[in-house]
Amino acid sequence: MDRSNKPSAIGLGASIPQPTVSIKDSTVEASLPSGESATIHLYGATVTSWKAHGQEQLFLSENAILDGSKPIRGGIPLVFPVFGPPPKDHATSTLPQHGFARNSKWEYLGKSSAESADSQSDQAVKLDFGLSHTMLSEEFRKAWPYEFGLVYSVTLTKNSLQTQLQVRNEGTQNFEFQVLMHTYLSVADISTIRVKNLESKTYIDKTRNASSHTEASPALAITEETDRVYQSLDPSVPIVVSSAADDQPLFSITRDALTDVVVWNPWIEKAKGMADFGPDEAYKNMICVEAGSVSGWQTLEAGDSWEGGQSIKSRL
Ligand code: TA6
Repeated sequence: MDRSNKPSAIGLGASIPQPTVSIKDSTVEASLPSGESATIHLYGATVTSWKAHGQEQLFLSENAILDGSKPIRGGIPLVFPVFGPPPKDHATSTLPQHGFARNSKWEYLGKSSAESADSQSDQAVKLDFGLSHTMLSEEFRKAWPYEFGLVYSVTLTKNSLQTQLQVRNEGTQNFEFQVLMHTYLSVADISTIRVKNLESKTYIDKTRNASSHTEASPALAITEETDRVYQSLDPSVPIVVSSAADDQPLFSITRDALTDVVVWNPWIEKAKGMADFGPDEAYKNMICVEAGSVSGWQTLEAGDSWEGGQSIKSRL
């Protein structure tokens, strides 16, 4: 065959823009050709930015400490192996509030193929981060002497941000854990949003001595300090943050194996009381909707593993 006239094969793969991943200091940033991006600090494997539709979707305090000296105030801090102040009579009792995952240095394990349904196209990138017992500080290892491995995956797609945690028990003793993804969502004005699909659900109200209540509202307005643990929700039913004016969904959060959802806003006084929360008025620009398994304890037997996660869609 005379190949002189045959057009040279065009490396199609080379012509289609690809997702990019860059590592700078202690952060990893992923970007999609369509403009979405995510930034993850190795400290706590904390997602500190998720940009979509041309704007930042997560709240990050202007006073957030990013040097590893304390958990990052904003983005998606990871809570493990205990949620809240640890119980006195428990293996986690001497850990700090919300455990050690969010205030330990993780390692970047690399980019892997994205598996979720809407990430089949190239318009998706999955970043993996690891933390194991050998990487913990002496203080944390003494406080919680179990052999474990965590792999935290952050998947950026054109339409969503997904965070998934795998917990492995690499030792010979069973251990109990709680887990929660402490997501700070950015909103223009807290008075203009509602939180939906909580109606008739049981919640523990931490602003009322952890008393138990049933949610009466189909669209929860945030008008004061709010700190509620909604329990035993169907993880496939999205929690929706919507605009009060036109009921347009701003965020939709579905979960996998995480049946509790915490709704938190510190409001005026608590916001002022947190040195790393700024500016004071910023309580108006955030709502925490936190997917977790925190009402009881997951028991992980020696050699077993557990997985759970969330998928957040924005401006649907
Ligand atoms: O998720 C809600 C909550 O447990 C609140 O009670 C409040 O303590 C918030 O977490 C922030 O906790 P932190 O330890 O990050 O200041």
